[in-house]
Amino acid sequence: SNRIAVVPGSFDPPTVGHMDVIRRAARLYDELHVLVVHNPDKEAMLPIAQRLSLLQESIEEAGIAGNIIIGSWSVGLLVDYAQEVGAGVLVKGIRSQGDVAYETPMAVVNNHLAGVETVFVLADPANSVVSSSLVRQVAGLGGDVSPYVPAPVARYLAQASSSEF
Ligand code: COD
Repeated sequence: SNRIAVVPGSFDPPTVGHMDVIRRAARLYDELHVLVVHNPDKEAMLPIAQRLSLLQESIEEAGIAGNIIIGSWSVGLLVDYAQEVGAGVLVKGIRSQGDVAYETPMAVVNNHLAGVETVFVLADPANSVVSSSLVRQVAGLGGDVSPYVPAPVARYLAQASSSEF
């Protein structure tokens, strides 16, 4: 059904840009799955379990947990998860022409594979330079990332920076 959608991502870590897409998608669909997908092409900063708990806290703190289910997926196609939960739509955020170029072949293949549609929401211009990789870089060098991440992520990175990273 198209009343159920999936917002997939690496969420390493979740950012204010992710939260904007999640908030807007949750208003468009009856049930929204926020899915942490293991991306083998990217070297991870946070373990999947940590990304899940930071997403959980951030979604609760934003007051939008009502119709959101948080999960993770590390084996098989993203569309296999979509079919398993009855979702007909993937929602992705678009910041730039680069995001369009990156997402286009995946959207086409996901439609061919399973008839799943991809719906794009345009990033708020205020968030258009925000990415998890930017946050990883700034946090890794000891900078303040609090403008770019939800409060639970800022708290976690601040206390972790003294030890882990
Ligand atoms: N504002 C708005 N949207 C944003 C922002 C922002 N500031 N930052 C990120 N986003 C969007 C991204 O455009 C993306 O839509 C989503 O948030 C997640 O972003 P990331 O960086 O956490 O995740 P990615 O880009 O690494 O995506 C990981 C996926 C696993 C979702 C992706 O690689 C994918 O769809 N893979 C498909 C796996 C598969 O089944 N392959 C076979 C068929 S293609």
